[in-house]
Amino acid sequence: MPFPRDVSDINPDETREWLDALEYILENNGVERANFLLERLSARMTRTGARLPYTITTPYRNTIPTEREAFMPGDLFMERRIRSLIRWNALAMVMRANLSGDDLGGHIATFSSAATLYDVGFNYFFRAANDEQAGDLVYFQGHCAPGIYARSYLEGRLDEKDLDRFRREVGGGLSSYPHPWLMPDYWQFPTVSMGLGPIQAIYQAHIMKYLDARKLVPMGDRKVWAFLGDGECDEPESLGALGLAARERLDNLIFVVNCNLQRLDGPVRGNGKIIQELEGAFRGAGWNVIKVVWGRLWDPLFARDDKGFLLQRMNETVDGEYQNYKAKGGAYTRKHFFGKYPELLKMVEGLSDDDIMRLNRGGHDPFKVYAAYHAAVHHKGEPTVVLAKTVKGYGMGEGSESENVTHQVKKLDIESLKHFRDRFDIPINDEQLEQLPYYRPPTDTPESVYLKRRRANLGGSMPRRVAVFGDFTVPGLDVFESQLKGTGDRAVSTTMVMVRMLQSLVRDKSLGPRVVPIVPDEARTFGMEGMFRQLGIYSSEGQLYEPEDSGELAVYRETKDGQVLEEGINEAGAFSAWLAAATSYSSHRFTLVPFYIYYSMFGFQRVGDLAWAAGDMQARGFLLGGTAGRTTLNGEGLQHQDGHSHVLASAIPNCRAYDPTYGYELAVIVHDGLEKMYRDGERVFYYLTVMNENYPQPAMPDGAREGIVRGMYRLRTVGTAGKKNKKLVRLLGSGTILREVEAAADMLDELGVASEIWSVTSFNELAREGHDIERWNMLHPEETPRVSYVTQALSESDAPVVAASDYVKAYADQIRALVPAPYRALGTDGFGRSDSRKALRHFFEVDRRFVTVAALDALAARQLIAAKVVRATMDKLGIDPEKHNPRLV
Ligand SMILES: Cc1ncc(C[n+]2csc(CCOP(=O)(O)OP(=O)(O)O)c2C)c(N)n1
Ligand SMILES: [Mg+2]
Repeated sequence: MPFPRDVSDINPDETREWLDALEYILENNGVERANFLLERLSARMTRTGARLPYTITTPYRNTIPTEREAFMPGDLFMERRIRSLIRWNALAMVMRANLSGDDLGGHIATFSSAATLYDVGFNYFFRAANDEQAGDLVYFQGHCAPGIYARSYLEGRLDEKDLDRFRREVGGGLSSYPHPWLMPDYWQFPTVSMGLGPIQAIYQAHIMKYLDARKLVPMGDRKVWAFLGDGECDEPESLGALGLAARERLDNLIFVVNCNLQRLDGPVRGNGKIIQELEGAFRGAGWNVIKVVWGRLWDPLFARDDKGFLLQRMNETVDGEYQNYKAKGGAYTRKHFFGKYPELLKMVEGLSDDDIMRLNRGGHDPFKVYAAYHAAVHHKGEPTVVLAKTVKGYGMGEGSESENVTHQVKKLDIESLKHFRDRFDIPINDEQLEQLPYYRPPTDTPESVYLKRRRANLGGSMPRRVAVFGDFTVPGLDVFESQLKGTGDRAVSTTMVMVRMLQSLVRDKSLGPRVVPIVPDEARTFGMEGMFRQLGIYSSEGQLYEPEDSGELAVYRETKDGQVLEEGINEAGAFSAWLAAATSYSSHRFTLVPFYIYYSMFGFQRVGDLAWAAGDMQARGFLLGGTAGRTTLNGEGLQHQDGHSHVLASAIPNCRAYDPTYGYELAVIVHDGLEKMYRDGERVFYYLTVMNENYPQPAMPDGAREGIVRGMYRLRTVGTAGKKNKKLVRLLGSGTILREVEAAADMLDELGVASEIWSVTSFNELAREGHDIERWNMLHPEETPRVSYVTQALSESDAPVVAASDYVKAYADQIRALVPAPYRALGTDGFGRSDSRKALRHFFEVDRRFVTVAALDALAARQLIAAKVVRATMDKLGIDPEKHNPRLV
């Protein structure tokens, strides 16, 4: 039964009695007791089956009542002067970048609306990391970058030359947005791809608690702050992990949503109210919500609003209208906002239109913002979101403030500049104004002294990124001794080998505690459930129940100091946890070694943007694409069978991707990764595919180690070629398909064709090295050309080369130009489908039969065998020349 909308008062006396009773309780027994009674009443109501008159939102005003606001202790006027200078320099920086004729872009309006939100943080809350304190972690909204640079300029960290290199990054300049790759001493977190900041911040706070719970890095009262746009909240990543933050009681996490009511094209919720909508979403998820809607100039009006008309008008006005008020000015607001009720018109009759225009929004009032932050940092048991209402393009003047086009404005005309200067009292005269000079008060001025003192009190300048290395010893390769020896005849998968390797690493004294196994509800798929008992699953609550499988070997054991992160069916979340762990060497000055294992299909393809951010952030760790290979994961079909993750990985410049076949290859690669990342400090991370096909794992052949790391090595030779027998082919295989290649070599042997078998662990790495060498040769025309590893490796003969993998042809095809012989690349182009491995490998034309035919065909092209032999072999092998093309069916 819906709650009736008409709740007009049919018995005012009765209403008064109830309200009086409530007043009495509030006065004599307090809010707790009143809440208790309301809960009892509502419990009684639910028994009637009626829907309660409950809303998840509160009225459209500040959450913190004026009398409970913590008081901002600093010098308001001084801070306003400083903030104004920051505003000016941010504006000048963007305009200069665009007036130069290069149209470099940049944003003015975002920071204009957020300046106070940051300033209060910088002046009072954000603690920098230094040798004494670990500091807070701040995710800056990407489009606010100019404002953050402007502050660094006033602090003396940057100078005019730096600001003039905003967005001129070739050769070193200030990056368009926060990019640690481009400014490794400055930015910590890439945020500008909307949604990535918020989800990363949640998992950052999660990892911070994890480190504390495992007694690796004490958390103290450190905080993670995430600044985001209201439009940005439309991204599923922004709000998708709110539940985890609440469940894990991440009271070390504070979101600040800059609710300027606008996004790029127009209003975020013209027909509704974004603040209310977000309040509902965050409260519903279990967050502490602090709304900062109105500035203090409204307080006297609220004080006179005894009949509630003002609040009613605020509640009923939609954002599209609120935007109008700021765009169209005081007279318009008087007429259309206050004018709706005579009582309200009367309330503002003593105010001029300018006074009305000056009625400020909460996010522009430092006192209100301070009170909100103060409450947020002291809140216990829940994460907090501050929803701050602001004006997009604040101070940019007519034609820019709160206009739909505001986001894109990159230049102001001279009149608007004058307006801006006057509004913020910037000491630049009309003549100078056209030159758009930066302005920094001399170091001994009160502004400069004040600004620096504030930051000194909080530990120094921010943002700042550091990197720590060598805080643990990488074990020798013998840590993987048993993987190097192989399994004899016992058939096991590389996934199993990987799990064993992880167990060996966990047992290592120095490295062990730093290993972070991460799974998105997939541990059983990969045979890792034994780790639940061995290492425990991290949960801030521990385990409040007796697990159903208690006593069993692989009991589902949740514990407060668990080492395994089981992030649920949430690849974006699990990846974000990996990101936080993989950059912990910087954020926490304590290196973690995370291994995130997932269905390879749900990796780069699903959360590719986060993987790109991993490169930017210089994440160090391992991504393990499990159940990999389009034909190797055979039963799951089209949406599970990955035939392209390596190609996607190849696009990330610092991601080293390998598709090993044998356990010893995996061992060598992981070990090399440990050394490169954690001993040598290389800015790379690893992607390894591991498979679920069982086969015997041989021992490592002598001399293979270097080739495994570089990307290929000669595994063995079948048959003999020489003067008498010119029929030689080189067969390259990777992942499980190497085994088809090995079988093909035997088939070819029967046909009198000799073959060399090469195991290719990484076509990506081979291609990269080759491209680098080609480039060097081009740029050094007079020097002896260098020779790529692939060319060198295959230079012993000009016998044809056939490559096959479980990935699309483009994967193996990357090295074509480097192969000094005719080259055929087989691959699994087309949509996957469920069937037996044998059927799939034939369907995708990567099985032993196709490798054989490709080899024979290559020999036929050289006239080393007759075409009819190829045809006859096809008949014998049951290959239909009119077979469907797997790419098309
Ligand atoms: C994933 C992604 N999609 C689109 C964009 C392009 N974009 C940049 S800013 C912006 C609007 C941002 O609005 P809001 O989050 O409200 O920020 P504001 O500037 O209003 O503070 C858009 C769509 C982006 N940066 N990232
Ligand atoms: Mg916005």
